[in-house]
This record gives sequence, structure tokens and C-alpha cells, in this order.
Amino acid sequence: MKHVLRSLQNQTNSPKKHFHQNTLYQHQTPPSPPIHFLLHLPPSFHQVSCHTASDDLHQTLFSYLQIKRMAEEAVLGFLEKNDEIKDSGDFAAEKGISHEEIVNVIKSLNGFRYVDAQDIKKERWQLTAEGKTYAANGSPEFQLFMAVPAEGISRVELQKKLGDSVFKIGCQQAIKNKWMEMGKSQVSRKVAHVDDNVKEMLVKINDGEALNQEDIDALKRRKLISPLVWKGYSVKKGPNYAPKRRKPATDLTRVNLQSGEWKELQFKEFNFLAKGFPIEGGYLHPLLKVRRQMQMIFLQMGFEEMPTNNYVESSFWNFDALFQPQQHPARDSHDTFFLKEPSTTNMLPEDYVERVKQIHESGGHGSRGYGYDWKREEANKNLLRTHTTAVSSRMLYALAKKPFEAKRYYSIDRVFRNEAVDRTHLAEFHQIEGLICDRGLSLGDLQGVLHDFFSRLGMSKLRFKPAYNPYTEPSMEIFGYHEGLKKWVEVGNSGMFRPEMLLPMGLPEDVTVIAWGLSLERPTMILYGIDNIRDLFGHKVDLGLIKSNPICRIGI
Ligand code: FB9
Repeated sequence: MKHVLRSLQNQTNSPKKHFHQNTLYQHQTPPSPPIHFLLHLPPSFHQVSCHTASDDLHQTLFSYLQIKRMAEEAVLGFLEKNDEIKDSGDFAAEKGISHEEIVNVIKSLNGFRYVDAQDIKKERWQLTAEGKTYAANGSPEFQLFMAVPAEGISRVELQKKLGDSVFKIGCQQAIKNKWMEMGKSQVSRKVAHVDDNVKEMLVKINDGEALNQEDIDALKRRKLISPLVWKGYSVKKGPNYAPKRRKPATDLTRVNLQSGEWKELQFKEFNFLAKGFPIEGGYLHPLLKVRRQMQMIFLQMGFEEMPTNNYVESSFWNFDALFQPQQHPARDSHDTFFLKEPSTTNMLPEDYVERVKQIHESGGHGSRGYGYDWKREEANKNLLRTHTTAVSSRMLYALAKKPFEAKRYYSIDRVFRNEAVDRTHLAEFHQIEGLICDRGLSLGDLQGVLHDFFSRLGMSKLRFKPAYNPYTEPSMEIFGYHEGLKKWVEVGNSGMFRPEMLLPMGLPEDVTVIAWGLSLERPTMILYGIDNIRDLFGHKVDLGLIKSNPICRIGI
């Protein structure tokens, strides 16, 4: 509190410039925030402050605390001599303190068990907007009666005099009260004098006086009054009652132990439900949670992870080894990030390179190849890998150098594509790839393992659409039915690696390799309901999402 006062003082008697020192206000003098905003004071403070805000806030604050203390002393003082405050509303009126202030004090004293407060509710009536106008200007039927001279008046003239709504309602009521004779064009009085009981009743309501149920129902039917539940309290002494509030001690100190005053002190109860300071800790990015789940699925299916810790790859392993021709559009800088430094590799297995050159230029093993002039320097170009299939080619080549054994491999890591950035595409994403290398595998085996894999992702219904990849034949795009989204989603691509890729590696003729790929970002966006990939990855990532995202429930 002291520092608030000090800053208020400074604010009041020195140019406003240093109130909020943060950047927001550098360029302009900050508007002085309403005092009760500054001090989180209840609106009632406003009544005190509005017309004094400009003059010294100090006075304003003081008087506010004055009222608070007065209200508290009034309540505690009254209970010193009386058993109960029957009705906080009457009590407030008696003490000339706003009922709102009394209620705030009662709630706070009740919280510290100085008093025991019981709710009391009273249904009262208040005038509706229409009711207010009639209380002010008289009921429409009375206005109408008063507007009709003894000798009568034409409807038209009368309507003009009173206005449509008063005329319309006035007529209804006046006829009902048998006050008027409503001719076709003429209107005349049926009685000499009438009283505006409706107005009287409305004024009574406004003054808080009670009316009998019949009158209440009549006014309710005419929507001139609406119910208002008045909430107040009846208050008795509480277990910790004292005529004056004692500031509960919040600490057992050496001083009050030595002075023995601790015996008198009232200690603030421990609030074991109080939330401690939130422990800031590390948070797993949703992508890493889904990555972990995908990893679990692969390991459960008996796959082993391929080493993917090399974003920089040679065109040879990324493209040539996969039998992707050197003039393929993906191999130009529009789609691929080529490295300026080191721009080329010098560590390729020469004998194998020769065989790849062969198969591209003139085929072999029953393939006629592409029949173009294959260039070594093109294969030497370094790039940022465009797919983790580059790692698969390295692993299969390594496998071919050993006596053949069937293998199940997977990889999950970053790949880079020079693509237009949009809601679902960035220049880099995480590719998930699985492959099975074994003798005599068929497309059916591929579809089978895809069903196994995606059913563990919660997608048991799959559809396959023929597709094309330079390194797989046949190839299939995979579509899965997503129960949550109630629609078919493209969930990846797959195929059987071409013999033109496998045989030059030295793998046995009857060894076939089925493989498939998908991204990590798409499932993560779907599972976490993230619409724009930029919220998930990169400098615009939403930290709140990182801190508050739930665990990832797939694959178990
Ligand atoms: O991930 C993709 N979709 C997907 C996957 C899972 C999923 O899970 C649900 C929550 C449960 C939801 C969606 N896709 C592949 C499909 C599309 O998003 C596609 O538009 C974008 N694709 C990326 C490439 O974009 C150019 C996703 C990425 C992709 C595509 C193909 C491969 C890898 C990643 C591949 C391959 C491959 C083929 C044959 C042999 C070896 C690898």
C-alpha cells in the first residue's frame, strides 16, 4: 500500500511522464487510469472518486478507507451491544452507509469468522422502462382521459395529441375502465373524473412500498414492473468475534514467542488449498510428444531407428541412389536447398557410384534405365536432404554389403524443401518413414503393414490410390478415415523400391523393400487441433500452447 501511495503522490504532483515506464507509453503521456483500476478498489469507491479524481487522490483513497473502517466498526460495534443485525439493508440505511459497502465488510468479517452471516433474499419489484415513463407522465389511459375535452374529440386529433403507443394502450385500458366512449371517429368521456391509480402504484413501487398481490399481478401483466431479488444478510457474532478487527498474525516470530504475546495473538489459518507459485519447468513440444508416440509404434512393430543426424546430404544419396533422374524437377533449386559451402561431396563409394551411373544411363537387371548422360558432378552436389528416404538408401546400401538379413527400419527427422510457405507447409518438416526389407515382399504386405501402422494411429479404415514416385513402383497414396474429423484424410505415401535402386546396391534379386512415409506435423496439427502450422513450429510458435497442451494419446 505505501508504495502505491508514494507513486500516486509522485503522479499527482509531477508531470505524468513516469507513471508507467514501459515502452507502451514512451511516445505519449499515459492517460491517468481510473483510480479504482489502479488500486483494484470496488466501484463504490468511484462514487467518492469520480468528481475528485483530478484533485489529490490521496484524499480520495483516505476517505475510501475511512468508509470501509466506519462500516466495519458499525457492524462489529452494533454486535457488541446486540445479538444480531436482522437485515443488512435496514442496517445500512440506518447507518447511512451504502448497503454495498456493508455487504463487502460483512463478507470479509464472515471470512475471518468475526461474524456469522446468513443470506437473506427479498423479492422486490422495480419499474420497467415503460413503468418509469408512466410513473413520471401518468398512465396512458389517464393521459388519454385528460386529453379528451368534455365535448369529445376526434380519434385522429387525439392520436396526434398522445402519440401512437400512449393512444393505443390508453384506449385499451380506458375502455376496460369504462372511462371513455370510443365512437368510430369521435372519442368522448363516460365519466367526469378519474384517478390515476396505476401511476400511484408505480410510484409506491419506486419508493419501495409494498402493494397487494392483485395490483402486483396487474402491473406485471402490463410489463410495467419486473422482479428484483434483493440480497442481504442477517449477521450474528462469529467464533472469532471481537469489537475491533485484530490483524491475524501470519507468522510465529521470535519476538512474539519471547514476549509471550503469541498466546493472545490470533493466527491466520494456513490455507492448505492455496496454490503455490506455479513451478516453471520444461515442456515437451507437441511435435516431440507425437514423435515419441510414433517411435513407440515402430518399436512395438519391431522396427529399429535409422541414424538421421545429417541434414546435409549429397545429391547422390538423396536422388541418384534412389534412381531419381538428374533432370527431375525436384532436383533443381526451386525445390531443393543446395549448399554453397561445402558445395560438393568427395566421399562416395566409387564402385557403387559406377553401378548407379550404369543403371541411370543404360539400365540393367531388365530395366532399360533413363538413357541420359549421367553426370558425376551433379551427384556430388551437397544439399539439405529433401526426404529421409536418403537415409534409407544409405542404410539399404550398408545392408547389401553384409550377408542379407531381413530388416525393419524407421526414421523420424527433419527434411527441407524449398516450398511456398502456407497454413500447412513450411520450408522444413519432419518426415516419418518406415521400410521393410525382406525376400519376396508384395504390395499386399505393404498394405498389410500400413493397416497395422495406421490402426495404431487410430485409423483402421484405409484407402490406397495409385501414385508415382521416381524410386518406388508400384506406389500408393494412403488415405485414412478420421473418426474425429468424420472425413477421409491423406495420411501419406508408399511404394515398393524399384529394382533399379536395390540391385545396384548389391541386394539379392529376391529381396524386395516396401516403404511408406508421412509427416509428423500433420498428425500433430490434427491431434492438437492446430489450424496453422506456423503456430506449431518456428519463431511464431505459441508458447502458451507448448505449456498447456495435453499428453498425446495415440498408439497405446
Ligand atoms: O502426413 C501426412 N498426412 C497425415 C498423416 C497422419 C495423420 O494422422 C492423423 C492424426 C491421426 C494425418 C495426416 N501427409 C504426408 C499427407 C498430406 O498431409 C500431404 O499433403 C503432405 N505430405 C508431406 C509432403 O508434402 C509435400 C505429408 C508429407 C509426406 C508425404 C509423403 C512422404 C512423406 C511425407 C513419403 C514417402 C515415401 C513414399 C514411398 C517410400 C518411402 C517414403
